[in-house]
Amino acid sequence: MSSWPALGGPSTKLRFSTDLFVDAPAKPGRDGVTMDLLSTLPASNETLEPGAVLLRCFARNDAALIADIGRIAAAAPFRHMITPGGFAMSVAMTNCGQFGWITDRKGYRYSAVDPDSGKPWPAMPDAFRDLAARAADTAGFAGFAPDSCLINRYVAGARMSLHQDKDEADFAVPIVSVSLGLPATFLWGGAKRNDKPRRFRLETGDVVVWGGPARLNFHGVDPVTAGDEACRYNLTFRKAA
Ligand code: MD3
Ligand code: FE
Repeated sequence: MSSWPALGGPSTKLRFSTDLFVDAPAKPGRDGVTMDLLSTLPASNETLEPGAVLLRCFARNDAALIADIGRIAAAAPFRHMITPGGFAMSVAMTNCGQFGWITDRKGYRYSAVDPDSGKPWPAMPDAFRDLAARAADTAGFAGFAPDSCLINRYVAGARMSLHQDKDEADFAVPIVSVSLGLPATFLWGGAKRNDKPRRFRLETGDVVVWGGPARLNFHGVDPVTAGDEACRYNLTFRKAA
């Protein structure tokens, strides 16, 4: 989390259940003491620029969200998709909802079926949909109804280079992103690729709503550093169609 209350007492090492889904044996989740600490942290809202709102600690049920990711990945496994240029992405991806974002040699697009299985993507859990809608509402975008949730998995070293999200039908609809597990440094650029990006840290439970004029800004993620959890997940909620 972004800020810890200045409390004395026994140290409470965070251990997240992200470990469960990266080829690791089961480990215990957070203990009750840590849970209590987290639930006392204040949420905060920060407008990065008009339309882009950072909601720190907005997702308080990160362990439950990560358990949902495990169920989705059992039906539609994480995979390293291939860019149109022929490179495997360092970020592993899967999707849930009516449409999933994919890339291969033919290009970037949304697909109603998982190309690896030919089957529809797993349904979007109600908890995902509700979280995304509440976050958008809090940021001033009422009625957000995502039809797509891309799930990105970053192990240590994985990164995402500066890009725009331009594969959706209507850029007036915001995007909601939820960070889970390991922290990451987010790159927040401008309307042009050459605009110098600002960097800020995203931690587990942080939610960002990207709408308004900021919707087409360039953005990316610096290489993730190894830490107390196995990986970082990012849920990206979009209205694709
Ligand atoms: C800013 N993912 O999957 S989510 C992506 O942390 C992507 O995995 C990053 O960028 C991640 O496309 C960042 C945050 C995000 C998503 C869409 C945006 C930021 C955005 C669209 C416009 C501006
Ligand atoms: Fe993006």
